[in-house]
Amino acid sequence: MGKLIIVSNRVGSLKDTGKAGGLAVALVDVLRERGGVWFGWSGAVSDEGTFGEFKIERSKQVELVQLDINKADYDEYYAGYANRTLWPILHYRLDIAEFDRPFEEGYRRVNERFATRLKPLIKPDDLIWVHDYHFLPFASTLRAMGVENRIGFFLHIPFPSPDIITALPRHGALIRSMLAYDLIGFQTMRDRNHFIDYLVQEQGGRVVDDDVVSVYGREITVRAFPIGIDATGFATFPDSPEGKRQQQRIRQAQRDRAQIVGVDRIDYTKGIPHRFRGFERLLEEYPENRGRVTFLQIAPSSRSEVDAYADIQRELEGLAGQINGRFADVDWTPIRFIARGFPRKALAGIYRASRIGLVTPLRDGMNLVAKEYLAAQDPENPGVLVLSRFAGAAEELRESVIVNPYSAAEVAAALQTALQMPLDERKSRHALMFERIVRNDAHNWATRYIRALGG
Ligand code: GDG
Repeated sequence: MGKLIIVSNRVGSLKDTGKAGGLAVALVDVLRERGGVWFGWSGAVSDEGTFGEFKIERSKQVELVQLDINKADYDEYYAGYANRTLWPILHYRLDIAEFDRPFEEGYRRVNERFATRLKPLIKPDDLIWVHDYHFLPFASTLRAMGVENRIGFFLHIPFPSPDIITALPRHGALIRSMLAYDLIGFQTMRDRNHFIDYLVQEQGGRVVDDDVVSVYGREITVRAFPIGIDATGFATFPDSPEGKRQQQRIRQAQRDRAQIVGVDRIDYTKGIPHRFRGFERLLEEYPENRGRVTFLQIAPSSRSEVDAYADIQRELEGLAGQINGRFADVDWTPIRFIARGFPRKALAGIYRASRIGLVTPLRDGMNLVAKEYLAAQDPENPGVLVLSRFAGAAEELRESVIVNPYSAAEVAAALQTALQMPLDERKSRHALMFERIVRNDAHNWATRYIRALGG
């Protein structure tokens, strides 16, 4: 059996610092099981990678191999094509995508350089698993260098319908380059179906078997693999010292008030301003909640070099100020907006102490916060998940209260339903969803994908 090679923009960590998400930990686990390499960008910007220097870290059959990228790569590949063009388009945001900037060349260049550096590490039986929108053409670059191994791809973010994808200049060449993969995985059936529709409508593809599409004389498997978290591990975090400390702090400050929690990287896809307006509507239309319910939004900043991201933080500060100004009382602040991150165990305690998890992205590949919120609940007295229909997680978490995140009235009504939900119903909904996220946890997800790739 050959080793497993994982390629992704950022690489996980070999030390369990408690900071890494469950996904990174699960991928290191599967690398340990069969031996492997995790290959990607170091996060640093310098000229060293351009001249072929690696950073290598090794432990127990696993190697992390990381390369720096240079300033032009950062601007064109990472902040440019990946995050200003592909990210918005794949999240249905044609209105803010940047179409005609000279980013594409940098994207192609970094894909090629990374493939060139990886090539000498590949042995004939190795399985190669490439992740996410940073590396759509990676396999085609490897194939051009003569690599014949099985190569799989998994897209962590949504894949929109052909109507939207076709707005991307040169979409034909880009998507055609993806056909060099043997297996292409998506988060949901919706995304998978959009991709197949695209192949059929735009590239002359033909569905030959359930999950197999024949296109340009190749047969590739296209399937949904909804991603999971380490649900049983996360479920123990609220009872860790850090988790308990946060629960205590919240209970002391809140007394018997119900807390609603939102946790997101600041990103325009997460629908955070819409969520603030939904909470405001709750206070307007169901005044019995004034003084009794608070909303805590945790939102560490991300990608602040892209204008669209810096703007949201200011918008949220303004909105929180307005809503608090309008409704607050001497002993009650309706919204607490915290623009920084917390350690994972602290987050788990915060989830446990919150009556409602409010997860309302406008579009999301999966959304792991929804699953973490469920995993952190006390099964004997669980809170309620209010979830956007546009999160990939809504395909699996059907017993949550599903909402249209664009409608403040609908979000307010869903919050009211969740606040009034009787214990029995909360327990039965939670039990069904918890069982499902344990069964399809991160480790299982990775194992199923690797098996489908031929491992
Ligand atoms: C992409 C896709 C897909 C957030 N705040 C803090 C913190 N977080 C952690 C959460 C969660 C992770 O970040 C966010 O994951 P999401 O899935 O919600 O969203 P993206 O970052 O956009 O991830 C998404 C995912 O890939 C996996 O395939 O589900 O759809 O967009 O784990 O807990 N972690 C800590 N402190 C924080 O303040 N420690």
